[in-house]
Amino acid sequence: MRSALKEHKIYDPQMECMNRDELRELQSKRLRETVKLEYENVPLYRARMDAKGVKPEDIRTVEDLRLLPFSEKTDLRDEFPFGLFAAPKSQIVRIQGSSGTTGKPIVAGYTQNDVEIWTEMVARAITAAGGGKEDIIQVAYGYGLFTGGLGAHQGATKIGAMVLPMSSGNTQRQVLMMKELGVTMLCCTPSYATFLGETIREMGIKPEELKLKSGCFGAEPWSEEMRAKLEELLGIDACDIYGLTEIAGPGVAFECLEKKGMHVNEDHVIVEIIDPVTEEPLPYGEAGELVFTTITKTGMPMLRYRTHDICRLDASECKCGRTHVRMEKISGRTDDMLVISGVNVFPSQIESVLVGLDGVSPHYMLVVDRVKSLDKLEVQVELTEEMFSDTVAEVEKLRDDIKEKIKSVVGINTKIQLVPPKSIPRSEGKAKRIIDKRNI
Ligand code: DLL
Repeated sequence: MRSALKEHKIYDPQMECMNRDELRELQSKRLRETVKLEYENVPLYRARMDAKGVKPEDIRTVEDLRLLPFSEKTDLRDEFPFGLFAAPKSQIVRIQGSSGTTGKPIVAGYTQNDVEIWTEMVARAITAAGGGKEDIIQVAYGYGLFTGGLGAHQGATKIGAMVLPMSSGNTQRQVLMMKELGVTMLCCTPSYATFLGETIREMGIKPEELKLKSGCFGAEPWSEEMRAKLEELLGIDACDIYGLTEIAGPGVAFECLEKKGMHVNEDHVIVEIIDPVTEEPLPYGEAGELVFTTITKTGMPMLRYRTHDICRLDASECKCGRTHVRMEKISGRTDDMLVISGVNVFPSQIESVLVGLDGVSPHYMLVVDRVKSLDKLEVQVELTEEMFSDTVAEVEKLRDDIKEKIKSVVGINTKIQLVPPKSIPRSEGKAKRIIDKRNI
């Protein structure tokens, strides 16, 4: 079930619907300024450009981008905390950060200009998902160093909506506030939105009793099947929103109500797709690693930042009228791709099988192990209450079904472990879906 939002609202039509030739011009101009800023203020970029024999004057247009060196998360770790800042500390007004999955934190510094740009990117995203000043927006992303909470908060405030800064957690209270205040939009991770949806049902509240109409969900990969599930659970339009701390936070790209990919805010960033192995840029339409160059940030601008996120770009026209290129849903990360006996497996492929099935909940866990030198993948699938109380024959049929479907999508044999309802831990932020017991 979905609300019938149809009208395409655009926050900044001049920028978001700009003719592409003009956009290219604007990008080139902004790129020149950014490269100069980096070269003059950040020793790491200057050293890398010098090593490649590239001077700021060599970068004239977007086409020259490929002459520039890449940057990576390890650079942020090595230069922690302030080494990549291009502005003096006195001009930095905000620090945000992320711990990532591998321990050492990274931080990003924002000037006043950067906070404003970021705020505007999220304002565009919320507007594209149908938001406006008449809305009551519940922000259930975590507040703090993580960019989700404050990012969504700032964008929602910018459009003049009434903001409910719930942060994550305290799920029953979230539901009560949602109902009592007549919340119309929800911003949180898709996994937490699912959990909220289940809690709403458990509390005996019907989606019709709520005023929710849409949501901006991101910070983790989610499949089309998960979208359908969420829309049905909450009776909303569920739009994807993408971003990362290093580039700004949420809002780097966002879906409009067409839901056919996320418009990249191309007046603020230049997006490329590269082959992760050869590092060569790939044409639109081919899957590869997303790379961003910021062109308006002044605190910590980034040149050719390798995200490790895998997706495709789509330059076809969008019915909403925006001209900015769209990125498809992230299909995985180069680093969360599981290699099981030589076969590449992305959690999103397995999710797309599971979420479309009756009798299972949208919560799952992948457990990888190595037994006698052989990789084994166990997929823990949570049954719904109804299926859990079904006959053994039914449950066994479901297990065989899942195994076969995963085999046909991914190409490998898996062990399917059906687990009781609510036994897989729910997440309030980004879901953790892989346990890799192999020490590799
Ligand atoms: O997750 C920023 C964000 C907050 C985006 C709220 C959207 C909503 P980080 O913690 O730095 O920043 O993590 C960035 O999360 O490289 C992707 O791997 C993943 N990610 C973010 N959004 C999406 C999405 C925030 N919509 C990393 N789909 C990125 C898939 C996403 N993955």
